Amino acid sequence: MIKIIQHKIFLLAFGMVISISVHAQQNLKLTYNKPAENWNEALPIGNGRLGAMVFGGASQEHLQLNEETIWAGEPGNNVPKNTFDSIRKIRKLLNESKFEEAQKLSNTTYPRAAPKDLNYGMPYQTMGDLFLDFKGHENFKNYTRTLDIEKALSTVSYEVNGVTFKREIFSSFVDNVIIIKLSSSKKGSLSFSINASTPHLKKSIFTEKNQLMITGTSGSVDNKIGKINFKTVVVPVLKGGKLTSTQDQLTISGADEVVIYISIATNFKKYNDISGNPDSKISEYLQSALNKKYDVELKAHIQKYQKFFNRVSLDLRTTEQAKKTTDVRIKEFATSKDPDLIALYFQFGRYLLISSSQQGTQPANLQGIWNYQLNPAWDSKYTVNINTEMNYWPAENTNLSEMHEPLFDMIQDLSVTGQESAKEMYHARGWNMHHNTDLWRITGIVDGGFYGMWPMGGAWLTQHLWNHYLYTGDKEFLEKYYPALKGSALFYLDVLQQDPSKKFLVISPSMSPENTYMKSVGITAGTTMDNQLVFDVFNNFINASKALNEDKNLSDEIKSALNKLPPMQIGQHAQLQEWLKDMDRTDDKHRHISHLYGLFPSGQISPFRNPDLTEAAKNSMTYRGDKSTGWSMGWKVNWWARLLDGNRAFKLISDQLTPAPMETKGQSGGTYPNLLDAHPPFQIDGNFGCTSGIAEMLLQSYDGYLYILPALPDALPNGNIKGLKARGGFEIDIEWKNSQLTKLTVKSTLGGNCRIRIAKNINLKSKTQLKNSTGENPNEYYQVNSIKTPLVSEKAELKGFPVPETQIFDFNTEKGSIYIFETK
Ligand code: FUC
Repeated sequence: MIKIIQHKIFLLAFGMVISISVHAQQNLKLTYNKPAENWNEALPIGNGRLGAMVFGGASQEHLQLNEETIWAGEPGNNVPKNTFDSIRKIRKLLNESKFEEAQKLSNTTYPRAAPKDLNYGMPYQTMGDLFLDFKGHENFKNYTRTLDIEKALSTVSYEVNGVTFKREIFSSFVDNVIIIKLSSSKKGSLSFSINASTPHLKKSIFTEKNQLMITGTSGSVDNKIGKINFKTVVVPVLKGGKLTSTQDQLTISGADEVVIYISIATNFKKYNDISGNPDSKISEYLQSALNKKYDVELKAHIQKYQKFFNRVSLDLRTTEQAKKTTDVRIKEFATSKDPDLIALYFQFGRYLLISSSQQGTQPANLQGIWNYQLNPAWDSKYTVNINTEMNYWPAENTNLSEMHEPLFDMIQDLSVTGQESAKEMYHARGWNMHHNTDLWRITGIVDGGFYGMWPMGGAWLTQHLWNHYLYTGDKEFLEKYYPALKGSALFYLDVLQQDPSKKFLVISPSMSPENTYMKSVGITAGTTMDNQLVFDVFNNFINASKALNEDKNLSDEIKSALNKLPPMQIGQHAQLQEWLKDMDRTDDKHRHISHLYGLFPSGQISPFRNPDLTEAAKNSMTYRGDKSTGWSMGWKVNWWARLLDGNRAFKLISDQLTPAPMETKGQSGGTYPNLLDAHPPFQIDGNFGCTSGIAEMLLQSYDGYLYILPALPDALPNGNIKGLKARGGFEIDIEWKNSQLTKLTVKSTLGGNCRIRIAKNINLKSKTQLKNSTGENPNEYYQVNSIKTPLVSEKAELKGFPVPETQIFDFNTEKGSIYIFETK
């Protein structure tokens, strides 16, 4: 039973039903009036495991197909042996300020290309392609192609000689197969052939009992032999007409309707076990789908998808632009500021997460699950010095907590494989990893001693465990993953080194991801990001051990190390310092701004508690500039939201919604016609980062309170969002008009004190008692870990951060109750 408590001047009629299910106001479709000419125009469908890019050609339908476990290689880690002495020497060189020598030793110890007996991670690989060829459909009219992200369904429709042809394509959330339904307005008019291809070297394509089969084995790379065996079965089911087959092609003639089922499976079971049987998996998936009527299957698919998708709605108002095709809307965004395209982009991000990361699947990689190559950019693996984490930023706050689980499973695996790198490379307890991993959960150095010398991957990934706990309050979850949190804390406790100048405890060697402070030199000790990461790892452990009443002694030991970490520093240019020494350049435009990890996703910098640090962070952002790679701009939306500058966040969204260049390289990101993010090339993190940023503009929950509309841009004066999640298990609906909050609904799923911050000028009155906020928020999910007072350079000219005027109040919540606030 849900109790509704209303706080407002004009009470709603008692007993009025408050609908907490959301209803979409916008048209949640990507639409096009011509077939895709290239991959960046094709539309992604996926069920977490099986992905396809749908091209929608009239005379030729093309589905590029993926199965998430088709990766090159075989089980095994990539930890270099006998390099501990070099690590010690590098530390010594860094202590002696011999930076170039330290970098040189790192580069020779860990060469840029993988040594013969090692590997730098395996590429995620495409399965191949399916083609449906329709003779005589070259001249078509009235063409439309859509991706309905409210139903997770792609459609194609066109007319040839007065006959309308339709296709519906989806990757079933219910039965783990991809399904294409073909129909037409005239009986007996469906005639086409079905062919397939795959770029894999070891492959075979053949027909058997009126089914098309593709088998193959994944590639061999570095020291690993390709051992993923995959199989794809294509099964057409006809209403009317005839099905014939040749050696490698199926032909359908004169059918009224055809439903094609595509089942793909591999021998992959777990990162260290490839004893699975693709055949039995394939028939299991197929049987279940073939036993259902198509309509029943589609309905169940939509229902399962909507269970997640419908939890959040966003209405930013619709303009005439919404009538145009999606590619045109992107092209015209700079001038139209089409608010509904932002809402569509936000929901598309949620669609992509649901479609690429389901319970029991692999986490979303650099391209989610959509990749047409054998050797995609950066292997389409998991880069964890930003990209993988960014993929999961929208998981909790956009109410898709279950989609986060594949990442937790991967962290669990890494907390085992990472013990080898911790022990062998650093002689340390616990576990760690560097800046990349793959299907096989490698934890060693990747790409050599410049890019790879960053032992912090585990530190960042484990933040996701703690955050999930803060959002859900799930103690069982915390217990399950406590060993991973503890193992990470143990590793950093063991590797911390005393910095010779100020005697702080620092990580050495490491780097501020991918950036340099001298030509080609990035290796160093005590970067700001590392200090912030270790601060979070230690606090998470201390807080978790307290919540679970475990490891009191270790917790005390860690507290004492925590006190010796360096504080954040404001440098000579009034910037947040990236390195322990004040070496930042004001003309540095590097895409990574890692030291702002403390501002977002972490919450160590707050405008209200530390305005100086906030100002310094803002200065760092200003020096770096806006335009960059897709993911970098996605991060910047979140940062400007945390800097409470909605207009600048909106500017970054506009940069992200700039048509992407067709080149596949470079630092100039944007959005492809299919709404996917361009690094370039396509990289899915930018989609997720920007989705998270849009949520962050409307609601923030860190620093001890929920901040409602913290960064609303002038360009979005009216709208509403329903179903966002906040830490402490609160579920939030927000409505605003003329840039002001008009209604706030808080559903409490865990109970506890709710502390709200809103703009000062809003007149919120309440029937029940609101409390003044005094002291720290007693809600356990809103504890703030206090940071050290920052060190400020004498040369830094701080002007003062314009902290907005706000009001803040508390009220008690009961688990399951809803609280409504309205303004006059
Ligand atoms: C990091 C970034 C690159 C790219 C790669 C996958 O190394 O610096 O821009 O996103 O990951």
